[in-house]
Amino acid sequence: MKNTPQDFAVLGGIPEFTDPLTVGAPNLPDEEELIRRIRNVFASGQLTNNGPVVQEFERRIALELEVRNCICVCNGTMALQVMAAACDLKGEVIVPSLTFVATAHALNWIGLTPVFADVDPVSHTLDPDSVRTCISDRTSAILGVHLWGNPCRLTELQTLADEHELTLLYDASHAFCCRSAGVPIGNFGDAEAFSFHATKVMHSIEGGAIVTNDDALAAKCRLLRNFGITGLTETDGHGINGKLNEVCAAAGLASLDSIDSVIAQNQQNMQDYYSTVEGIPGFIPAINLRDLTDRNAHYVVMRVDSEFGISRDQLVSVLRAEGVLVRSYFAPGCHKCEPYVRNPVHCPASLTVTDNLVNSLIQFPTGSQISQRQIERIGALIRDIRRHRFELARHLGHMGGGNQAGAPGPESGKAA
Ligand code: T4K
Repeated sequence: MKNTPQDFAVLGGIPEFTDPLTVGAPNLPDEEELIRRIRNVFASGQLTNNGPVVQEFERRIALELEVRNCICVCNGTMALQVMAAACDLKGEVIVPSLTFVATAHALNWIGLTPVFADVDPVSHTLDPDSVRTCISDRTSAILGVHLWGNPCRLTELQTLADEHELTLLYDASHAFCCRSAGVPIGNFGDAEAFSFHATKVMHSIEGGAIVTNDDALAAKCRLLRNFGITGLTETDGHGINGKLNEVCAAAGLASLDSIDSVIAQNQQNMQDYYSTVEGIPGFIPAINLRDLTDRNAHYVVMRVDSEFGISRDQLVSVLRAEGVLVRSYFAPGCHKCEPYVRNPVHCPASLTVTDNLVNSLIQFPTGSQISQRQIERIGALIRDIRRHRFELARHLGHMGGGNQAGAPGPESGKAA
């Protein structure tokens, strides 16, 4: 318990956690199983280029997501790029600004113009009304992001896409094993892209996939990910090296083996967090527990509003100093990041909700690294912070506003 402001590590006290808890700590698969799978890869002599392990990984993902086609690639960014290229997108693509910058960068890198629309304040996913205001004769697609595993407003976006004859794609990087009305994410729009980065709920260390029920689109993605090669020497148009290798696919299979228990643990953690912080003024869980069974609960997201008494950034500083390495994803929003901030073409709409959320959201450590007791200690810490909010705000103000980069403690150099 922190009895005085000086007991807080940010002001020189002893950190609550000497072994820091991180957002994004990988869920490690069973080590023996992983080693066995990797040994088999080496014994086979096939290390990459659409080998049997990648093919098995693709089959297992397609089965899990109840989708016709899965095409694995080397990361989630590549999945977005191959998916966009396979759809022959041109000009502008409407995306949320409240997302990891890779969503926008993936498009920008292949010559498309990301145009940022606002999100709805409950699901944090694209607001169809805002999307509508961004559509122009240069628009070729809408790319929604199922942020924190919350499904986008699927029916409304589909209607909008149909009305304007636009391609509809999704960045499903956060939504592996999430469902909407019983249907797994992966089955919506023309195609969806996943990231299997080490920090994701199911991971292949690095990796990603495009999933689609459109067989022709799937065939095109397969071609594009392998240089567009159609025969021994022939190519059919352009392509890139987007392949996933066999060792990463083996890690992915081992991770997939434990997905049910990882998600069950995440869901329990989410409930534990919600109980422990219940009733703290200005500290509000951002994901609706009603939908928990349809969510992977991989991101524990809270909203800090003015009633809490210190700012979100100050809270991040205090908690990180205590060894709770919370994040402020996805501040400041893509529209405020280089290179987009310089060019108004990316930002025709008002992004009021996004601007509010990027200043108030905070993500907490979860996954198999954390216990119920540790979550309770984090809850108690937040109550202590709230109790000492005036003194902390005063001290942090004197220290230069208490922005996150200024906080002592592990990883203190990282801004978010
Ligand atoms: N679309 C969306 C919506 C995404 O969220 C992402 C990726 C993408 C597209 C692109 O997919 P990829 O091309 O990455 O497959 C991390 C991840 O690198 C990134 O994959 C992820 N989103 C993003 C949300 O988070 P950073 O810059 O926050 O990573 P970093 O190095 O700060 O790591 C996060 C935390 O995890 C740290 O606290 C340390 C911990 N960690 C990380 C790694 C890699 C570990 O404990 N062990 C590890 O091996 O981006």
